[in-house]
Amino acid sequence: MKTTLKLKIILALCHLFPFLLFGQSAMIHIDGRERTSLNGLWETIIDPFDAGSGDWAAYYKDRKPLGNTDFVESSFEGGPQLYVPGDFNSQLPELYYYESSVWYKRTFKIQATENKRSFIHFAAVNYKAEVYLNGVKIGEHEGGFTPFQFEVTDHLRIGNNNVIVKANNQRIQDGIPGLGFDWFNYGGITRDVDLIQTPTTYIKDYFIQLAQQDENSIEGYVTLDGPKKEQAIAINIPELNFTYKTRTDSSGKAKLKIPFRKKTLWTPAAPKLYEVQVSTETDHIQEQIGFRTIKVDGTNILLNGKSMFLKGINIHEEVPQRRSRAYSESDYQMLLDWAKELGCNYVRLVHYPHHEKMVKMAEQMGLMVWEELPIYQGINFADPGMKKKMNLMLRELIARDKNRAATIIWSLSNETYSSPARDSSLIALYHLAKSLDNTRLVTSAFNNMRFEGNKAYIEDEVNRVMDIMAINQYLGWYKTWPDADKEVEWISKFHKPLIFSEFGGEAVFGNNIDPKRASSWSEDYLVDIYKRQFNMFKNISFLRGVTPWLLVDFRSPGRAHPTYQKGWNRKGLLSDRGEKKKVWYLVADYFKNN
Ligand code: GCB
Repeated sequence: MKTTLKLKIILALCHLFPFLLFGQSAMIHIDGRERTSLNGLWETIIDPFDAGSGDWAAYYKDRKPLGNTDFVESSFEGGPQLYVPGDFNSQLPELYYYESSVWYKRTFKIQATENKRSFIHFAAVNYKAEVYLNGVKIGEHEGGFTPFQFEVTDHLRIGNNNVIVKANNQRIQDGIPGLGFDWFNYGGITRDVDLIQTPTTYIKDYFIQLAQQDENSIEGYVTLDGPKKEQAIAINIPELNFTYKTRTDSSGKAKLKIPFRKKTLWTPAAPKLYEVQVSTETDHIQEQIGFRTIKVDGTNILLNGKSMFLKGINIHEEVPQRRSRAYSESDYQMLLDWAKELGCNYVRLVHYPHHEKMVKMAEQMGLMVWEELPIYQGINFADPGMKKKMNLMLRELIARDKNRAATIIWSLSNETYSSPARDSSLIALYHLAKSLDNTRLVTSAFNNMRFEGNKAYIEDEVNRVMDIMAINQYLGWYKTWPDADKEVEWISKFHKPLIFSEFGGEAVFGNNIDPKRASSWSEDYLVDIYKRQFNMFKNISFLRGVTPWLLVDFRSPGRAHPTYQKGWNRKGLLSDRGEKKKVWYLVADYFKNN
């Protein structure tokens, strides 16, 4: 059967059975594409009882009363308008703690689109999305922090079209994350929406990074999507006068193994990026890409062959001053500027994939990045559907950011506890990550060390598989110091580098009430915790990085102390208004001197 015919049959089937479009993976680097932004004000219907999907309400049909006896009990017109991208919680007072569905509608115009394919691309919707175009369901997606797209070539009309999205942020037991997590559950179309047009056969994906075992070659692939799978392709890096030519095979794929000698490597001190152009007979795309190697050797982490110490800070994707999700370049700039000012060479973007723009900006600024999946604490690994969801999220994240030199670590999970299902899931995920991308390190953050007197033992067997051991420890806060005079000694079963991915405690900016008591949330109490932590670090020979918890106070509804917390986790080095607590200066000093 001819490929074009096959494509037509698939599209026709998708029309009849829209579920076939579930899980359609997104093209990469949409900044390099011809696109029309669908950001802006969308009309909405707030649907607390989740009624709009039913046949009677059918909000997706956007029905209007026809005759004198007809009526419709809903309407987008006249309803609240919400800004996209942006969470809905921060936009209307009645949505402050809202966890349910909001329906969004937006119309847009289309000119003739011959010889083009069209896609609606969502950078993220938290947590579940159903998407309808002109009254027809074109697909759905689960997972609040990764991109997805639907091909709409055959659904678009010349002239006006309307896209309706149901965004639901209800926490669910079998979700990722699950029911409980320590951050605010911002819902809605939280990231950009674009209508993207491509040639009939387009460059859907490419992986262009240095081979980790041989920094003098690029390894990777280019993947085409569309009927003309076999094509001549070229990769050019004009600044280096570099050209490489090859062909894609009958599946649309070209594997790359290219000698690549003269170049400047990406480092935090000099974050060199090159314009890399990928051209085929039918398409062209270009992107700024950097080149580096990252490896583990015994207890060392080597960037471009040199051992380094990771000086980082944990960051949530939130703008505390506005009490909302971060969604714009200026939001990301503010957060990353703070990290730079603190003296960081890396950032841990917790506890879910942040916007790819933030990762790109970190890369330009010379910050290495730890990216993380929302496999957080109470995940039910034994749930039969979990494996599929975890795999999909990992695939979506790696697909999106695998060309980022700055991203050196994929973190699979945070604070999970050993069980046969947990262990086998994380080990399988590790191998999946490595099979998709062998150009970065993989880890999982654990907090299950065993204390015996003033000794802390790292024993979680999953560490045997991970490249780096990552430990969250709250000595001085959740766990009192075992001994007043002796520092805790860390003992590991595994000969691997250790990162303290979290440590810290709470304090309210400007509060110096009773520095001897944790329960007073005083700044000096927190300073003492950090002083002891830094003292303890000196004696850990395999410590290769530290990441205080965290940059800035963040919203967490479970933090209910009426005087000091008021729904905020107060472990920031900065207050929710961006004021520097005393501990900020201590950390800045530590980073300067280590
Ligand atoms: C942790 C979690 C983090 C919490 C933090 C805390 O161990 O990884 O998500 O916010 O502790 O403040 O308790």
